[in-house]
Amino acid sequence: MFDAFTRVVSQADTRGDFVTGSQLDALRNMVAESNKRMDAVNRITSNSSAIVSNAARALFQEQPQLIAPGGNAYTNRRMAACLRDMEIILRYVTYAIFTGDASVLEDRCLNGLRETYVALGVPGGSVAAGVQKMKEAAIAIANDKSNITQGDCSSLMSEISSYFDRAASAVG
Ligand code: PEB
Repeated sequence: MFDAFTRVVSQADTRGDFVTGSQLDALRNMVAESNKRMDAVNRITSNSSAIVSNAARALFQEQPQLIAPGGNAYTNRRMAACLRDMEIILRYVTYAIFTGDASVLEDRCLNGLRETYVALGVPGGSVAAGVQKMKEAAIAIANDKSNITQGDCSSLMSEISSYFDRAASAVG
């Protein structure tokens, strides 16, 4: 499992080489910009239940067969499992944002998830649609310009999007 720093070191070690100047520059820049990262994680984390429940509500509105008798989210037990899954995925995405690396998300959440869903009969495409809805909500909250120091967060936002996209494509 890596973060942005250990990944660079591990790759250099594999090459038997020093960490390059441009890699150091990129890491230095990441540290210089880290308040943005922490604010984004904080905002997404503090709004996680709203992000999950709004995304789930929108998903079930678009795909009502999921909550109809015979649907995969039908019965309170399955509905609870579904909301819990979305919450787990969102939580691992925040870990990836925090560390600046997708490996914690990949190794501890997405690895084998598609197979688990196939075995359970959970429709992966629907989970992916739910993840995309969480992405939109999370970006809107993290990128909100009000009540925060102004700055350019475009590259951080595309990095955040990429973690959600990874999660969606791992199951969809
Ligand atoms: C993954 N999800 C479910 C199970 C597991 C996971 C292991 C089986 C055990 C259980 O029911 O609790 N667990 C979850 C996860 C990690 C983990 C992500 C990562 C570390 O450890 N059903 C739908 C929606 C979707 C959904 C599309 C978006 O119709 C999810 C929510 N997941 C869903 C449902 C179940 C489930 C289990 C309904 C229960 C399925 C069943 O028991 O029939």
